[in-house]
Amino acid sequence: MLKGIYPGSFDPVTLGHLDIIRRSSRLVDELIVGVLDNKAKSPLFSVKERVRMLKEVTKDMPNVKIEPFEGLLVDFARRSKADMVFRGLRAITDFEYELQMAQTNHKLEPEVETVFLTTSLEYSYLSSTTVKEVAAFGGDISQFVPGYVSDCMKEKMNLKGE
Ligand code: COD
Repeated sequence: MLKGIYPGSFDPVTLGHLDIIRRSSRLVDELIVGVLDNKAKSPLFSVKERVRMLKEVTKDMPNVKIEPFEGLLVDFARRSKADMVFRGLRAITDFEYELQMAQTNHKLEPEVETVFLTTSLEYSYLSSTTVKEVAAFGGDISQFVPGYVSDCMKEKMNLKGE
């Protein structure tokens, strides 16, 4: 049985992430989407909220599981008995960081391979950071994130504004 992990911050999950989830889930028997719980950072959404959004938007994908993780990705991969880690590449700007991360992870755990999927053209510009910026200034994010996430963003922005 082939198992993959797609790790990330997903703060929040975008249509670009969802495209990588769908495509990588077709390459393995089980895909675990690993949501980083980084206590040192203060994301817009808590890890619980990010997991809930991911569960909602992947509910039509039976071989996809959503799990939070802390600490090193390679330890999570080892615990999950994963064969590979999927990452998405949007542009050359992603490459340097992704290469460094893949090589560090390979040194730490040679059994786990990193597999890169290139972004679909229509999502190549999309990032969680720009989605948050557009939402913060009241812009329409419905073309960037699934409807459920758009609603969660609106709720979050209203709460922040209070
Ligand atoms: N199209 C295609 N791919 C995309 C798009 C898009 N529009 N948007 C994002 N992606 C890809 C990203 O390139 C990335 O591969 C993935 O989706 C997740 O993106 P993010 O931004 O949500 O997540 P990151 O990059 O912040 O995740 C980083 C990790 C959490 C994986 C990393 O920090 C980590 O593993 N941390 C644990 C500690 C550790 O092990 N460190 C050592 C590694 S060197």
